[in-house]
Amino acid sequence: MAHATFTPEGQKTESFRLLSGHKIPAVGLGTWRSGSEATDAVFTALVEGGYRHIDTAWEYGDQIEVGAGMKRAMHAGIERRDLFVTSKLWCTELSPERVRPAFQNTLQELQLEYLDLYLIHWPFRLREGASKPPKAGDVLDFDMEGVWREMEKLAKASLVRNIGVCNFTLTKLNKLLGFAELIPSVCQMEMHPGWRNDPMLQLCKMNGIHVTAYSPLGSQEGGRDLIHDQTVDRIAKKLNKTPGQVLVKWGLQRGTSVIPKSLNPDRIKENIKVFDWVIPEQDFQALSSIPDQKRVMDGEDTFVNKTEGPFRSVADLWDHED
Ligand code: NDP
Ligand code: 1BO
Repeated sequence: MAHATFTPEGQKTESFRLLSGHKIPAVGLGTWRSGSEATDAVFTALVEGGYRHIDTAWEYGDQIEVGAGMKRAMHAGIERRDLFVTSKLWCTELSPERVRPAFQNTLQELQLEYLDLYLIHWPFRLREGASKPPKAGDVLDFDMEGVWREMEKLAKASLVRNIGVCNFTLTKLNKLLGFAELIPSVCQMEMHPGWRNDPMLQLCKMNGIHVTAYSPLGSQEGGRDLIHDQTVDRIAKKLNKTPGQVLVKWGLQRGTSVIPKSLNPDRIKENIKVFDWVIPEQDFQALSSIPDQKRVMDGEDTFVNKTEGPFRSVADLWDHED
């Protein structure tokens, strides 16, 4: 259930309560492929848009710019304690001894003393310098338990307030739940009306794990153009909202936090104006019935080698669950 509050500027906002007791703001700014423009986008989001949640990752190569944007916002009066900052552990660092150094590097790049959430970015370990697609030997064994223990140590040392995972399957999440001392607070997954992934949402809900929906607008280059989807467009016109707002609101009404990315100041501000209206049930059901369910972020380019395994197909990556 989302909880409503107001920012100091008087803007209504919502958050979800995590297993840890911390709150995650319902809408965050995504920063993948934001590059040098991330600083301005983060500043605009925090100071003009009323965002308090920023999603980044070492792999995005923009943590220094994201950190600079947050620093500028803090100089403008935003308090660190009001921010929820997420970053992610990349696949080359998925061995126990590499977790803490990778995390410390992320803190340094972001100019922060702690993170609110640290996530395993993908559950596949890559050799440093791995090619895309991977060559033989580029995909290594992943010691999930050993890595999770190190994530737990970061949380127990209060260096990070919450730990979690991304891009897991039912199989992998059940495996992790079998040995975890700290249950993941958050599971970050691709979710939008073109890829609802109901089974994963259900499993997370059953275990009290909050889901953050990534690529909520269908993602960027090579993604799915949900902004121009007929159903989305019809409902947006009917509700006098934009397609982007309808897609964000759909995610919120499913109980997920949502992290749309934008570099455009108007769209950044538009995407968070989603708290004082609802999508009526009939329209929500229409959005939840869009056909041709398909992942955009299937991991093929990064993890599949069709001849040399261990993952020879997209189905292998997703444990043949789709
Ligand atoms: P999104 O689904 O957020 O879509 C972003 C695209 O939509 C951009 O091209 C953006 O262009 C455009 N856009 C933004 N707002 C609007 C709007 N109101 N109307 C029309 N177009 C709009 O894509 P992402 O894949 O970036 O996902 C969001 C975030 O999720 C990422 O940035 C990242 O932080 C996270 N993520 C996490 C993953 C993981 O593995 N854990 C994987 C993928 C994403 P413009 O900038 O010009 O506005
Ligand atoms: C490979 C990185 C995808 C965006 O999180």
